Amino acid sequence: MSILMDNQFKELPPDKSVDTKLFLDAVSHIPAFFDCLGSKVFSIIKSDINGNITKIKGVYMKDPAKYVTLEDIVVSEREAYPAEWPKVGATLALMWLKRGLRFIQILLQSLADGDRDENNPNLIRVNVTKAYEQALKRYHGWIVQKVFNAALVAAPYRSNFLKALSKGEEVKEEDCLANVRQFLVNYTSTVDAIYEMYGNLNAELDYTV
Ligand code: CIS
Repeated sequence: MSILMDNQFKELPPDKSVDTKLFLDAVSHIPAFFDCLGSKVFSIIKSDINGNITKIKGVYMKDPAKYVTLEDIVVSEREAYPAEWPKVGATLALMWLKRGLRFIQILLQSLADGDRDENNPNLIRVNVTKAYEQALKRYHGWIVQKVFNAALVAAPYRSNFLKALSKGEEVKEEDCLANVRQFLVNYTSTVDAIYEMYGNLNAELDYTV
């Protein structure tokens, strides 16, 4: 059994629109995973991601028929808040959430690709650092980068991380990585589609926190 296999993202339709409800159902399983990682430092990240999901869900629940896709929400907020947009509402929450999702994508892809520190093969710091540099670092000032350094030190061992993805069961590494690769297919297309939508709508911001 695998957490990832239980919570696979759905395949996107040809127009690459992301169904809001299906997306919210899929990402709602992510925050609980942080509790398996075994350090309090992850609660900061969990709460940030939880906040993003709650905000998007709050907008969606106001009118599910109007907000069928994530793009419906972003476009509607562009019309409703022309002065503040895109630094407002669910548009802002999704802007940050997608960065966290990209981080997870690159981390899992790096593990699946076999990136390793040959001197410390049971650490995932090279994989975590790669994900951080590509997905998040440019949006972080030095204080938040320090939080990252603390999270890096607290990162679980590779074997424990793969075990957590396998719901605590001892599973052969190759089987676990096969699940990771399978999970990444629809997950990656969904994250790519959200990035593409933000690019097309000129909704991306590059301020640092
Ligand atoms: C395993 C080791 C992991 C190490 C992780 C290191 C990550 C980097 C740590 C950075 C610390 C971030 C602390 C928070 C910083 C926030 O200030 C920043 C900006 O926040 C935004 C809010 O979100 O600020 C805005 C205002 O400017 C708004 O307030 C916004 O909120 S709003 O709009 O909603 O009100 N936030 C960030 O920088 C985002 C940080 C995201 C970090 C993601 C890290 C993910 C780590 C994942 C590790 C585990 C991998 C799990 C793998 C698989 C998961 C399986 C899950 C199972 C379910 C699968 C189904 C999908």
